[in-house]
Amino acid sequence: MKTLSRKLLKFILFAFAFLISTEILAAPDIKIENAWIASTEGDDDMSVAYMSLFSNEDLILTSVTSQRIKTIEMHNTIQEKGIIKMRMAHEIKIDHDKTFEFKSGGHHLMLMDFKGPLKAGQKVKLTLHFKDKKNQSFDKSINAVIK
Ligand SMILES: [Cu+2]
Repeated sequence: MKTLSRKLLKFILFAFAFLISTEILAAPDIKIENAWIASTEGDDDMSVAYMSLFSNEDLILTSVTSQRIKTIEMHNTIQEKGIIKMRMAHEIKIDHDKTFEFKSGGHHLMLMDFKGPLKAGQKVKLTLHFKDKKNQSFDKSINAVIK
């Protein structure tokens, strides 16, 4: 009887520790939708990607990478003295419960240094790198459709 209860206690402690650890490691709930890339022709080695992001907690998007695309920069479009310019963003704040959009005329992803055309209908895997308030980093990969 005594050994049984000790085993039971061990099990309860283990289950409890497991619950705590999954709570701490739980990744935020991020939804990435409508991810797409503009198709290219011939030797073009520049394109743009758009998508919308939604997170249940505040996050910082630190970079986007892909095996297919050598360089991906996060850009913002700004107007300065009537001239439209693109600025590189080193990180982008994603506010919780608010849709953030990479869209034409606003924030966008600039795709550079890739080989061969990005053909309509194909998909490119993009990995988004985030960090949260506690400075913990994590990734989320998606397939962007070339249009
Ligand atoms: Cu740009």
